[in-house]
This record gives sequence, structure tokens and C-alpha cells, in this order.
Amino acid sequence: MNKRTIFCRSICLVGLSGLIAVAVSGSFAEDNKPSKKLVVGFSQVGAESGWRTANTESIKSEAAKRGIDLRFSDAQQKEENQIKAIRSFIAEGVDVIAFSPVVETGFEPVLREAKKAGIPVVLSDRAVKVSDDSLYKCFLGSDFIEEGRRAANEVAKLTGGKANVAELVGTVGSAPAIDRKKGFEEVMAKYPDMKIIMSQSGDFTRAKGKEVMEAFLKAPNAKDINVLFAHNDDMALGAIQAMEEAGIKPGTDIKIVSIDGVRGAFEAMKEGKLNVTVECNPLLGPQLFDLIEAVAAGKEVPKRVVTQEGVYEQSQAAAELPKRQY
Ligand code: GYE
Repeated sequence: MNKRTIFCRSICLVGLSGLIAVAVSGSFAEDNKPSKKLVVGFSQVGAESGWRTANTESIKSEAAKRGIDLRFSDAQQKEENQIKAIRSFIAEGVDVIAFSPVVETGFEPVLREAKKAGIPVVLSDRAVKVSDDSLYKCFLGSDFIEEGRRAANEVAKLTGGKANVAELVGTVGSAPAIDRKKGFEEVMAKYPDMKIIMSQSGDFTRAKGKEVMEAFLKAPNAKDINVLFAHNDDMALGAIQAMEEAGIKPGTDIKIVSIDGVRGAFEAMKEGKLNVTVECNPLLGPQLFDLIEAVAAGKEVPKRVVTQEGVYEQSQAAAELPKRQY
């Protein structure tokens, strides 16, 4: 079967890079003097998953390719580290600040400081909740609610709409955890015999995914679980280990649907241990720097840019694996 769903949900995607490239090229060269490098401060969530590693790599390599002076800071999944990093970017007087917020709330004061200092902010991957939208220029990232809906549709297909779901939630308070749950529950509400019987955060990591799955399997109603929905592939991969150690056949005894589409998920699907992965594209570097360069040049940019992604089943894994870039 071919890649089933390709969504291009935003008009902003079409021709954006072309448009901006024209707008930006040569804007930093002054007569014969060497052109001034664009300085960008980027605060990354951490290194919690295969998705994140691919995202970091995409951002760093794209910055290097464009000759951008990238000040990269890893927040180790802690909001206070991100706030500190953003404050130091402001103190350094970078041209643009970009960041992928660990959680949605709590960034308003530091975003006000950036605005006061006249430094534009671009959100990458995850959104923030603020009372004033002018605190950031634009947000580039996936539609996490749609990913949650797609995951639930796959669960319905795998089980004929009869599912007792154990849910491994992402980082508490993060946009992808909140929205994936929301989209999943929205679709699940249409199926009277589909319910979530256990739900806990595995913080988007493989180790926590394993730990929480072990606890799920010790619960009195563990025998009722016939589906695992993991908010990312890494947690699903950890859970697969826990199932195998408990003598349960992942992908068969318990069907597994997760999100991201990292290489490890395709390998697990090839082995029949994972049933479906809903793609969430981490390769945001090129689109992100198109936006950053446009913002730095004072151009108008779309407030929201949605990335393109699909859904993959076990039957597609062997053919897709060699093509995966992350
Ligand atoms: O799904 C997960 C990562 O924000 C979309 O963060 C990202 C999520 C991704 O840790 O693997």
C-alpha cells in the first residue's frame, strides 16, 4: 500500500522558501564589506527522543549551510533552563530568537522582555499559550491534534472499534501531549466500545515508557489492555521491551500505535512489534530558517506554518525504511 495520507494544510507552505529567498538574499552585504552574519539564539527542548535528535541535527546543519551564527542551547527538558537561555540571548543582542517550548505556559514574561528589546521570536515545533499573540512572530510545527485523531482512527481500524487502551502520554503540559490526547479522545468519542483504561506520562523517553508500561502490566486490570497508544515512538519502543520481558507479544497480544515515524519505529514494524506510526516530521531546519531570515529582514511572515506528514502501517515498513531520513 502506498503512503496513504499526505496533508498540505497550509497555503503558507507553497512557495514560501522561494518568496523569502528573494526577499532576503544579499540584504546583509554592505558595499564591499563582508556581509554581517545573522545571529540566531535557539533554545531546544532537550535530547529526549529520536525525533528530537533529528530535529536538532536539521536545525544545526541548516544554520551551518546558510552561514548563520547559531547560538544553540539545550534545556534538558526544563522550562527554567529555557527561560535562562532566552534571557541570555536577549543580553547578547541576537538578531532573532527561536525556541521549541518544553511546555505551553509560563513564557509570557520572558517573551515580553524579548519584545521590549526589539528581538523577534519564532516558535519551532511546539506552541505557547500567551494572552498576546504579538509576543511571537510565527509558529512552525505540526498539527498535533490531527496526529491524535489519526492515531485513534488507526486504533479503530486495528480493533474493529473495540479497544481498551493504555495511553503513554508525552511530557505533562507540553503542546504535543495536550493536543495529541485531545485529537485522540475526539475520535474515540465516536466509538462506544473504545476507551482509555490507563493513562500516564512517560515524558517522551524510552526509559520512562518502559517503566510506565511495566506498571500498567502490573495493574489489576492489565489483562484487559488490547491497545497501547504512545504519544511518541520512543515511549512505544520502551513499552515493547516491557511487554517482551513480561511474556506479552507486542503488535499481536497488544496492538501498538504511536507517533513520530522515526527509524526505530519502522524497524519495529518490520519485525511485527509495532502496528502503526503516525508521522511527525522533525526536519524543520530549512523551513525554520526561511522564516527566521524573513523575520530578520523585516518581512511579513505567516503566523502559522504547518508541516507535511503521513501515516504508515506495518505492511509499508520494509519498503519505506531505506527512504527514511530520520
Ligand atoms: O513527538 C517527541 C519529542 O514536540 C513533536 O517531542 C515533538 C515531540 C515528539 O520528544 O518524540
